[in-house]
Amino acid sequence: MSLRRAHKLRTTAGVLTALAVGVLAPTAGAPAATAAQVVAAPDIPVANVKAHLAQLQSIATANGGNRAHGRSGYLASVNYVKGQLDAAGFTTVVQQFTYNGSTGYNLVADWPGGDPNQVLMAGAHLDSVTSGPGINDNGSGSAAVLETALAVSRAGLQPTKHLRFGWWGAEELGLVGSKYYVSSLPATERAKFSGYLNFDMIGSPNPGYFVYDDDPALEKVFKDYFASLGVPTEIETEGDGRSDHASFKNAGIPVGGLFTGASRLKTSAQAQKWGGTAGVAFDRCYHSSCDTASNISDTALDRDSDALAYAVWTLGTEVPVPPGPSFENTADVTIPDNTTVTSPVTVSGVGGNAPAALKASVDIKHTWRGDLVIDLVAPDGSAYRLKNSSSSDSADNVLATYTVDASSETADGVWLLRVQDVATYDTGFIDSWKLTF
Ligand code: DTR
Ligand code: ZN
Ligand code: ZN
Ligand code: CA
Repeated sequence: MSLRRAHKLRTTAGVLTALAVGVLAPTAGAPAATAAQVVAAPDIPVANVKAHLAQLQSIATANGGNRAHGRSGYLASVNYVKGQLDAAGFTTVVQQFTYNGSTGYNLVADWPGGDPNQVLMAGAHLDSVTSGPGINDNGSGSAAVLETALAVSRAGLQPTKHLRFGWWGAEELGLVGSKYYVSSLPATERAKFSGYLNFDMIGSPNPGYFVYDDDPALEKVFKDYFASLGVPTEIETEGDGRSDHASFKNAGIPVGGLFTGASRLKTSAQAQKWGGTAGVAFDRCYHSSCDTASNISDTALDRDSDALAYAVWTLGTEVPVPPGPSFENTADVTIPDNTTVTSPVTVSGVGGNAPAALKASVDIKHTWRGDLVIDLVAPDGSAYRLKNSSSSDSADNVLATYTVDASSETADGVWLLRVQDVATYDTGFIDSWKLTF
């Protein structure tokens, strides 16, 4: 499915009909029919985001200096965010779970309306470590997601997708809250997600501008926004599996997000393009008591909050292009150790070339997916790398949808999924795979 903005204004008998997002009241003298106008994403006032951070700081100060899982400061943080959302017209749910003998809480807020079969979610973990108030990690992401949700309410946005916002518990203990949320979703509900956007540390005092590269379409939305600011970005490489987006990605949901850096040191090249100090950590107070309300770059927080809103408005209001024809092979193909196997799909009746956003959905059962290298092979033998091996990725199974620019390939013919097991021990099988044009 290609992401494109389909704000088409058509005139029929002098009436403007909008497919676009919000609709403004006709201006004086305009035709009586609704005057449609694309409503761009609003600027998120960084002062509002910082006001939420001040609240979270006060909460930590009043509750032993932190907002960690199982501590009073965390539940107080949940209640603060929930109160803001309830007052703004959201439908909120507090989901409880138990970890390390303590009760944890996820907060999920739904904005009424939009296609229930196309859920776009933005989230952030709300817990801190025990050593400090966790204002950058991750008050920053929590406050930006909150203020974006409040901006949706202020705008009375009527998105095409169903907007959902989440604040996760116990991320610092191993993505516990988000894993619990995703695993509690029935498969039918998981299938409705068009994407999950994660924001964990987006106000680092010596900031970098990193964009998650897990899903090309979601990555592009953020890169487009920063390009409009003239701010260069880099691919986020520190975090694979290290924040809540991993819980969604492991369930086959497209993910994206932003990050301004943690304990790694800013290089001279990065300082050249972003400013700040080379040889110093992006956040010197990472997981420390000094991660307080003064441990924030207002510029980074402002830019990432505005990018968050831009992504929610852009992705949330686009008119999804219905998927083209799909072709599937459900035959199981065993993947023995240190062996290469292929599974064919014969495409016919499509004609012309394949699209620039050809979707390859893969379902492989395997006991150590880091063993696997996966390629899509076009009818002419051209190979497109979908997944590389990784000695550290010991998780089970590959359930993912990859987007491939196959526009130089003829669509009709025999396509192959080629799977190489490149490490000893652990085997599996291709359960099924599908091409969607
Ligand atoms: N694990 C996060 C901090 C973190 C480290 N690398 C990344 C990359 C992307 C997002 C977050 C992070 C935490 O301590 O909460
Ligand atoms: Zn974090
Ligand atoms: Zn952390
Ligand atoms: Ca193996």
